[in-house]
Amino acid sequence: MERTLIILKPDAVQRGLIGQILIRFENKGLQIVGMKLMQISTKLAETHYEPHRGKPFYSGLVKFMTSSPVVVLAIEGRDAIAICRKMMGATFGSKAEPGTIRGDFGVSNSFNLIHGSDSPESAQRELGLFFQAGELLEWQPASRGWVYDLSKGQPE
Ligand code: 3AN
Repeated sequence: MERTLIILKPDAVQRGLIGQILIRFENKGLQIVGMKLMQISTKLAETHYEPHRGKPFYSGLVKFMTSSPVVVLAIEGRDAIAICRKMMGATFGSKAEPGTIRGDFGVSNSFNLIHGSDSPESAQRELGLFFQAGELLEWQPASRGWVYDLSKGQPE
């Protein structure tokens, strides 16, 4: 099982899209193991986007991410990182395929609704930035045995 950090960005929250985006992850069979509404500080946004420091869009991105509340999620599932990235779609709303979150809900290149970790290393780093240890829960969804084939001991 893998965990990934998802952020519903200020545009998603301001546009009232929290529920419509969340339901896609739930419908897919992914499990929410952490969730909160929060205002990101400049320091946290700068640390989170450290790999992009120096790029032309960096300061605008930090300003955007701190401009209004976001919802942060820790999502768990088999191959959760790659699955969430696929569900998000291409970085720019103008290019993202229909059927993806960015493809269905946005047209902007800067306001692209959602962040998702892009590798196991990023996921570990980013989950640690946004969640305290006690905020990530271990729990058994009642549906687990129907979301996954557990007959071989491992989720298939
Ligand atoms: P993704 O979120 O699809 O992984 P990255 O990692 O290439 O995209 O970029 C991180 C974030 O930086 C994007 N989510 C987007 O908000 C912003 N970004 C990337 N490239 C641009 C750009 N050319 N103009 C404005 N914002 C950008």
